[in-house]
Amino acid sequence: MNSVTRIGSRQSQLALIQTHWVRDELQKHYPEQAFPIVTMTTQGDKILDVALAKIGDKGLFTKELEQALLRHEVDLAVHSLKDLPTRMPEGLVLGAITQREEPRDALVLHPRWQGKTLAELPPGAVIGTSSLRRLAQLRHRFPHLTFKDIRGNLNTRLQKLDRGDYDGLILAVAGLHRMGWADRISEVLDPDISLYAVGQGALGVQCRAGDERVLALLQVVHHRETALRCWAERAFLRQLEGGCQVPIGVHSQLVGDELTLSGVVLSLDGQQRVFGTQTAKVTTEAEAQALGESLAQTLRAQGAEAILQAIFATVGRS
Ligand code: DPM
Repeated sequence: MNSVTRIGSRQSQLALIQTHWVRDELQKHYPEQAFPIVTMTTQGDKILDVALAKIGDKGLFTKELEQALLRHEVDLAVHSLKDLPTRMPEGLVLGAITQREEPRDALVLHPRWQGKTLAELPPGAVIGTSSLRRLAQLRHRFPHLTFKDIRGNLNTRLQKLDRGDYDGLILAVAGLHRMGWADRISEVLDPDISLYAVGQGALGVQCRAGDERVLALLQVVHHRETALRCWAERAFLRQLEGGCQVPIGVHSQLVGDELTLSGVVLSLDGQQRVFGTQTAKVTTEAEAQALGESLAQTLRAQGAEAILQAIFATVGRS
């Protein structure tokens, strides 16, 4: 029996922290087996000078890992779930979704503003983000602020902030926690300001379809409640055909088996905003997906359809 399971990961510090967490859990449950980590660079790690939405390719941070899986060079791959496209390549499946960390976005400020909130920043303060979702929501809510693109891994971004290129950045709380930088958070953004990205704060572990050995191993890192929420969120996004080209945000909450999903679709300039919430009793993946699809249909009928058409007409559909 094969007792070596190779784990694919991106090379960034955040990606490695995430991958080590999954590896340590597997090692704890299966002490006799070996889980070597194989690192690789993705297109998204290489192209650092172009805005994310302009590259427009789905699976920017995941494709190389997926190819390694299909070539049997690795047996599983650890991703930030939010970076993983909602449609998987033929032959691959999402074998596990890990317990979600705090999914909301955070404001991180240059030390001279530390402790202030977005509402308290002076007009013209420069906020760095390359997420259309964050950009549209914050433009909608805080027209007094200026937004500027920023790329690079978390380390690079914080350096750019601290040397004065920006007054503040919007980053996921989860990533900041994992990097040990939670003390830099000045404000955690509530849903009335920013809904989070689909899957934000959870990890997605991908493996080959039908690889029963690996699928069985992965059960120890799977978290059912997180998975129900994320299946609903991913179905919502898939139904709206949103990749990183469209400003789409979500918020979900599971109480017992009542799942409440909220979603928002905005125009790129943040001027138009369609928001909705639905609740359903959910105990299976299929029921969670049905909720996500239903909310997407409702928002389409309420104006999201027109917003999406306008965006696809300007940027094209990737
Ligand atoms: C995706 C987006 C961003 C990442 C777009 C979005 C943020 C890009 C930016 C799809 N992937 O969120 O609307 O703000 O410039 C990424 C981060 C994490 C996973 C970093 C972050 C860590 C948090 C997590 C980049 N992917 O969002 O601050 O596990 O969810």
